[in-house]
This record gives sequence, C-alpha cells and structure tokens, in this order.
Amino acid sequence: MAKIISGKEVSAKVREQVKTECDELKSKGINPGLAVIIVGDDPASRVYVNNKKKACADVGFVSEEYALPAETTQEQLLALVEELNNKPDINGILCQLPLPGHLDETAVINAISPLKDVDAFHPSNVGKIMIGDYDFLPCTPAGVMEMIHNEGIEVNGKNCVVIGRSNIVGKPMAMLLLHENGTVTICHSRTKNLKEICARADILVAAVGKPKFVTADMVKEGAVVLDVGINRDENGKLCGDVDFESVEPKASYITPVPGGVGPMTIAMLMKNTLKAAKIQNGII
Ligand code: BQF
Repeated sequence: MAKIISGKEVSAKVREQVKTECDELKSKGINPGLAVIIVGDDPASRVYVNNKKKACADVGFVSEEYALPAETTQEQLLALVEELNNKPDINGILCQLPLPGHLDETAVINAISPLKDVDAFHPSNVGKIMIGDYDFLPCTPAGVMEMIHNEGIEVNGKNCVVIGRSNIVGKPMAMLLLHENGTVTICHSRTKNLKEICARADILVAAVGKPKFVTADMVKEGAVVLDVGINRDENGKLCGDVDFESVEPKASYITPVPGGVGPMTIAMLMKNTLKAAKIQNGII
C-alpha cells in the first residue's frame, strides 16, 4: 500500500508561500507580472493557459494573456516576445507549447530574455541547470522534486530511473536527481531491457507520454513512483504514464493523475515568476 502524494495539497502549500511573498513585494510597490502567449486554439493548451492565469490570480500576480491566431507569422511572434522583453511590468514570459507547425519553437525560446524565462527553456538557463547554479528550474521537474522534498524522501545514493528524455522533463529531471546524489539512469524508446532497469529503481519517474506504460512488473517493491504523464485512456479519461491500479500496491509512494505532478507544475511556475520579479527588482 502506497502513500498517495497529493499534488493538490503540496501545490496549495507552495502557492500559499508564493502568495505571502507576493504580498510582501506588493507592500514595497512591486507587482509581479506574467505574460502568457498562446498561438492557435489547441484545446489542451487552452486548459493549461487557463490554469496558469487562475494560479496567477490566486497568488496575486498580474497576468496578461496574448492569444494569437494560428496563422501568426514567426516575425509577428518574435516581435511580441521582444515587446514583452522590454516591458518593465512583465517579469515572466512564457510561450505555451506546442506551437503550430509553421512556427520555430527553438527560435521563440531563444528570443525570450533569460531573465524572464520562467519556463527555464532558454539555452542559457538550461546550461546553468547543468552546472547546478541556476535561477529558474523547469516547472515540471521542479514540481517532482518539491513533492519528493515535501515527503522527506532521500535521493542520496538511490537508484533513480527517469523514463523519457525530453528537454522539458526527462533531461532536466535526471539532472536534478543527480544534483541530489542519485544514481541516475535515463531510459527512452531505444533502451534495451527497459523493464529490468525500471524494476531496479528506488525512485521511478515516468515521463513517456503513453497511457499506463509503467506496469507492476516494472516496479520494485517499495519504490517511489512519480507520474508525469497526462494522457487520455481508451475511455477518454485522464490518466498518467503509470498503471496506477496495479502499481500502487507495490509502491511506497505514488502520485496520482490527475491531481499529482500537474498542479505542481503550475505552482512551480508561480515560484519562478516570483523569483523573476525579485531578481528584476534587485531584491535577490
Ligand atoms: C492535474 C503540459 C504536456 C504538454 C504541454 C493540473 C495541469 C495538468 C494537470 C497543467 C502541461 C501539464 C502543462 C493537472 C500544464 C501540466 O490536476 O492533474 C494542471 O495545467 N499543466 C502545460 O502547460 O503544457 C503541457 C503537458
């Protein structure tokens, strides 16, 4: 029987902390502001952007949404980013991904000022994470670490397995676990003996993007299982990368979907935006 780590609860705690600090900034005349760019009308992106705007309102940030039509050109998008880079009342900028196919995501990420890059996708921020001397952490891996810390789970010396090698989740996740002295293995679509490698993990992070990919036979008795997946199952129901029903009895800790890592991602975005406001105002 696993302890189910509630991302709802842990994220509420983080947001409460951010709100308190936001109030302090406001008393000094500083109003943290986040700009969210969304291009086109992908329904999942719309939900995510709404979640971010709501979280901003909850903690007391100003949020500005820039909803651009799907036909927006690269030049128009880059011009908006440049305008926001130069807007003093905007501390954080994020461009909701994925972008429509004709737009160059890398070019957009590179155009965002690293000081306002609250997703931590800019190569300068990615590089800082690699070294371990960073201002911003990517929100999803940071959210997973926050859950681990909140439970008092020790990473030092543990076998950590991350399934998935994306720049947004898998790679930075592995780096954060490494910084805490985990022995880290990254698995991906070409990995041989994936099941065996996963079954050796003390801490298993699933960021595959396939519904119920991680089954009980891939999980060691007493493992900590963190599910980053947001998928729809055969009935259209939201589900993770982990087959929760079968894995839960074997795990010591497990995160649910929904209500697990997802809400943490949003909370960590708030934390990054607060930090951006502090840095830009010379407070840290
Ligand atoms: C929950 C995201 C894939 C690709 C781009 C709460 C979110 C999701 C789930 C959310 C995600 C996933 C976000 C829950 C933001 C997480 O209750 O389980 C919140 O809003 N997320 C994103 O911005 O871009 C993505 C997943």
